[in-house]
Amino acid sequence: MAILPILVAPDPRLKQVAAPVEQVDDTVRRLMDDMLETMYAAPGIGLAAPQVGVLRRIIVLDVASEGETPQPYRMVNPELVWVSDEDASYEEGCLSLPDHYADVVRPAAIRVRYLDEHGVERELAAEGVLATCIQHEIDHLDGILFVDHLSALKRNMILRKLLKAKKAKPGKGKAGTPEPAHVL
Ligand code: GNR
Ligand code: NI
Repeated sequence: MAILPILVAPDPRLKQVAAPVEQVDDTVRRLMDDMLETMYAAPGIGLAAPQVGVLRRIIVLDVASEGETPQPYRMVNPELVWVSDEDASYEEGCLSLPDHYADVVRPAAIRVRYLDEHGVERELAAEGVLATCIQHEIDHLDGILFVDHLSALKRNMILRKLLKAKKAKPGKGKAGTPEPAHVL
């Protein structure tokens, strides 16, 4: 197991559309284990492969509270097969937009179809924070960040601050960008 470096916006890799996984093999399973370890260490409730520089349709999540039994999900090629007409607003954060939070409106309930870590097709119905998190992670697979759901004013305010922070950090320019630990 390994903790992987998480990309922070602005980074062109966070805006790419990730490619579907063809085979759920040991490499994919190992990546999902490393992503879960990275997510728990952050700490976060979800993580998408593009956030660790891997442009594949893989997400992990666990919305169980501290002290509760962990409930990790590993999802390959996740797809929303139903969303509710009803919307819900939730204050979101993102490990790729550190220290920024904003209310995002999304469908309140969903059904997601995905392959589990054994390559078996599954469907899950979700509402509340789990529904929010699954939608947030699938957005990452399509190069979408939560700020893309906000007004241009709020989005640019956050992105400008992150760019400024990046420029101020020595050795974290283009040359210092961490390389992905996995190549699929
Ligand atoms: O840790 C995270 N918390 C969170 C809170 C509200 C809505 C979505 C999230 S996901 C985020 C981790 C992350 O960036 N996943 O991509
Ligand atoms: Ni995120």
